[in-house]
Formats: sequence, C-alpha cells, structure tokens
Amino acid sequence: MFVEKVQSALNQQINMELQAHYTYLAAADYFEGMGLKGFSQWIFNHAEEEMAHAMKIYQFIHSRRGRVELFPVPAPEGGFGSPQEVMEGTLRQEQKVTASIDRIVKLARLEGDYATDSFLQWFVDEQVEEEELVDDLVQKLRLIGDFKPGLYLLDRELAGVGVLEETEAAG
Ligand code: OFO
Repeated sequence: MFVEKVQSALNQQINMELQAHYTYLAAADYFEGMGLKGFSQWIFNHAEEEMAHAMKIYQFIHSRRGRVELFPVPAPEGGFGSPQEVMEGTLRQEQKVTASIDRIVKLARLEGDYATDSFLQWFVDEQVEEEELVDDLVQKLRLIGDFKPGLYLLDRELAGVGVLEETEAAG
C-alpha cells in the first residue's frame, strides 16, 4: 500500500534531487569560468543525472496512483573557493542524499510499503557508486594540492583525453 507518509517523503526527495541538480549546474558554470572544461562537463553530466533521479521518483509516485507535490528549489549557494572545495561540497551533498534515501527505505519498511522499498534499492546502489566516484576525485584533488599541472591533467582525464593521446597528438 502507498502510504501518505511515504508519498510525502518521496516528494521531499524529488526536491532534494532537484536541489542537487541546481547545485551541480552552478558548479559546472564555475568550472567553465576557470577554463576547466573536463570538470565542467563531468559535473554537468552529473547535474543531468540528478534531474533523471527526480523524474524517476516523479513517475514512480504516479505509477502508485499518488500525487506529486513540488516545492521551491533554493538558489545554489555558489561562492566556490577552489575545485577541491566544490568536490568536497559535492561529496557532502551526496552523503546527505544517501542518508535521506536510507531514511525513506526505513520508513517504507516500517509502513509495510514493500513496493517503495524495492523501488528505492536502485537508489541505494546508485548512491554507493556516486559517493565512490566523487570521493575518488576529492582524493585526487587533495593529492594535487596547488600543483596546477596536476589540475590540468586531471581536467584532461575528465574530458576523456588521456596523457598518452595528448603526447601522440603533439608528436
Ligand atoms: Fe541523486 O543524488 Fe546524486 O546521485
């Protein structure tokens, strides 16, 4: 049975996914402004994924014959200090999403809503992957520190251009 409390939590989750979408769009713009096109494209793709997550929940609510409720999406905070800061913020955002998904799974189980529980397992797995991906970038950025050539190479990696390909193209 689709319980009111679960529907309401899913509606809040749509808003959270849209907030992530907005935040990552702002971050993509920040990277674009720095000339880091690889980072910009990477996080832009991530922003699109967040929109897809929101739509997945939107459609699930409809398939349960529930009603979607849309809430205001606050403007992203912006004011990014460095690529490392952006990625650390992204990791925190993903951890918040994971905690929120876990809470809804718990609620769905408590309320005997096993269809929502099953639906959310995709998100549980997705969050493991997302956190790992973002954490990998955070670790690399910490290693790089202020070493600009390192940042440049990582940007090329994110753009899908390997160091070898670049050397071959130059040679
Ligand atoms: Fe949808 O929160 Fe990231 O993945």
